[in-house]
Amino acid sequence: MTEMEYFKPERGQRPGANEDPRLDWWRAAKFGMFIHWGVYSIPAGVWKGEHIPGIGEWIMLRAEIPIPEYEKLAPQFNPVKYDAEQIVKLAKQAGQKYIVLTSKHHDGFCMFGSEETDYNIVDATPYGRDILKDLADACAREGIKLGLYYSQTQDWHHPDGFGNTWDFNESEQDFGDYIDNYVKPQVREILTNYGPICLIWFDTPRIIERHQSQELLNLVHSIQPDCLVCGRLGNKLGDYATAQDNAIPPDLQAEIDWETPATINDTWGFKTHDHNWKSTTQLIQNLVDIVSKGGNYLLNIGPDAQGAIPEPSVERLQAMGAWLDVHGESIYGTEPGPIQGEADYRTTQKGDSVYLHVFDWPASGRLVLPELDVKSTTWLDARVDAPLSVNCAGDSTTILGPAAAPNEHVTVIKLT
Ligand code: JFZ
Repeated sequence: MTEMEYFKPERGQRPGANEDPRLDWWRAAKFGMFIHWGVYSIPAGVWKGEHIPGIGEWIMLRAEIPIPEYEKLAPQFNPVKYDAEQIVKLAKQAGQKYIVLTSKHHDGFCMFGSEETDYNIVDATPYGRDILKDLADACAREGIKLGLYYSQTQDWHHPDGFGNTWDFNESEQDFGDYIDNYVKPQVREILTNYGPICLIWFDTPRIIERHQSQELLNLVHSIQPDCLVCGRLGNKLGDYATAQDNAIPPDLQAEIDWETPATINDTWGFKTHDHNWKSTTQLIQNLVDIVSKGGNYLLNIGPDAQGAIPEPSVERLQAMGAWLDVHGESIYGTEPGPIQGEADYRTTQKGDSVYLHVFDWPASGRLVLPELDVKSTTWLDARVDAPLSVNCAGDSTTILGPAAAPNEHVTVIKLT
């Protein structure tokens, strides 16, 4: 899959090629919460009365907003509804085992108290609190791992960062100086001041050179050896591969560790007018699909300018958590199952149990699978009391259940 190739690190292989125990927790976790939050949540997709197309956190580039104008957002940023504890509890309720917050996105605004620039939430806003510190403390209290997104190449505010062609002339920029004297000190800050960081999510490695990627990887591991680094560090370095946004590989990716970063609507950063929320069923089927192919699902929330989480996100995450409360055994700590490539169901496995996830329940109640040596079948949801039987004959295995789907989202049958 090309985009997987794009971010596929040389390492990050499955056991055998690279039995890196540092990824064991990540492989078992399967499901994380992405948080895209910054001053872009103030315009929220609208600039001078015009709806700006595209993802909300890119509004500065899409509208080519000059730095002096965009900087005026910071003194307006006062997210009094931000509640780190509530966010972490939502992640736990949803069944998300780790959180990844945007510490600095492409617009260059730092959502943490940095000594390298005053262009940060502590020094440049009336709010004046280090929201990353509050989140790190809440994660520690609630036992959830914390990771950080950091845009190491694109920085539309810094004179030597990449991507701002409307305020700067690239030929006059010194990207090497940006990496050495701004990025490296900030990476050191976020890995020193906020406790254990489970992963750094670098992004869009547009012009970064191999030695620069390597130096950043070495820096991360010199400060926190167990901190994972995603494949968007660039130059095929990093611990695991990252697919294109919202992209799910069409087939099993057995030889690498990989994830799909995804949105619940169509934007990462909050947009007032983006109401295209995926259904809970679609989100659960995406999770199952990804896990059945060996990946992790990093699903995003975009808090608004007040720090509140859009209610449609909350509802869907809580519904995903309710499904996982009953069916989590078929997701967490599993490996891809023996049956792959079927349209209406997916399989995962753990020990001698295979979990059959049925997406589109047949009205006949009859599921014909390729040959499997099945000793017994049970509904994973013990509340289901519908009839269930299995018949292994020749080269197929037939499961017979009720006409109506036992679960409104995804029905799971445990085969032993
Ligand atoms: C990047 C960011 O630009 C975006 O704002 C968001 O943070 C997302 C999670 O990551 O977007 C990308 C990066 C790479 C691809 C697509 C979108 N890609 O490789 O196709």
